[in-house]
Amino acid sequence: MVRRLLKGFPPAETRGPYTGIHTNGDKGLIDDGSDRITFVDEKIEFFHFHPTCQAETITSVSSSFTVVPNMITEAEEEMLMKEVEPHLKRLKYEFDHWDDAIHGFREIERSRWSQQVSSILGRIRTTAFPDSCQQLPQTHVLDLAKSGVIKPHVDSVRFCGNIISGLCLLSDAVMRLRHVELKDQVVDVLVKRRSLYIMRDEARYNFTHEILGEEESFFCGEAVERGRRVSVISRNQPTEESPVDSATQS
Ligand SMILES: O=C(O)CCC(=O)C(=O)O
Repeated sequence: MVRRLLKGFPPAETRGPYTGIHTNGDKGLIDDGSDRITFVDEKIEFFHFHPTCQAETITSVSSSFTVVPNMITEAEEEMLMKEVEPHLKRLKYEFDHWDDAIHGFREIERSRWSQQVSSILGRIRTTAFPDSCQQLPQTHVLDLAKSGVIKPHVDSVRFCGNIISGLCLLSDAVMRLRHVELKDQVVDVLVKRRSLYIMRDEARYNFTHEILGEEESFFCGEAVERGRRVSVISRNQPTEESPVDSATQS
């Protein structure tokens, strides 16, 4: 699944306009009167813009990448793990292919959940996706061993639309974003245990993302202890406006 999702990257001119969830730059929750509650994060706390970053990078990443700390409680994390663990445990971590985008992982996809977990996932989906958006029915659960890494990649535009959300379980981690053309434009994002990240539009298409290995896990110079990490990832369907994956077009 993950390997299918990681291939391909569209040229800039084929990418659609920005259509993500907008934030107003303040901290806190925005209640717009609908069922959706938009969390506006304290960006400064989760983003480390490397000194070479241009103002454009700061604006672009700040407006298209959101971190919601403590999206779930410890009890909810336990509930989620209890539900996925038996399925993950049947699989072995894959370590052998060093050139693959991901090393030291096992993964499942699920669309059927207990009522309690469905309600947690529903909350996540309401936070991450606009009502109008067609979500992929399957939730992707990616279990990264303590020594596992996810190398820089852009998720395939063929299988996934403009929004990717990830709920982080069991361990803090550092996600690194790097502009696909301007390689010195690097932003580290602290994705803490039980937080939700939402990556959309510019962050999703114009930057590679990776999860740093345990030896490289530093945020603003401070070591971030990386253990086994499980992410629960939701995505939306590509639409007609989605960029075309020229690399996989026949
Ligand atoms: O584990 C994560 O949060 C990131 C997963 C990822 O990079 C992917 O599925 O493309």
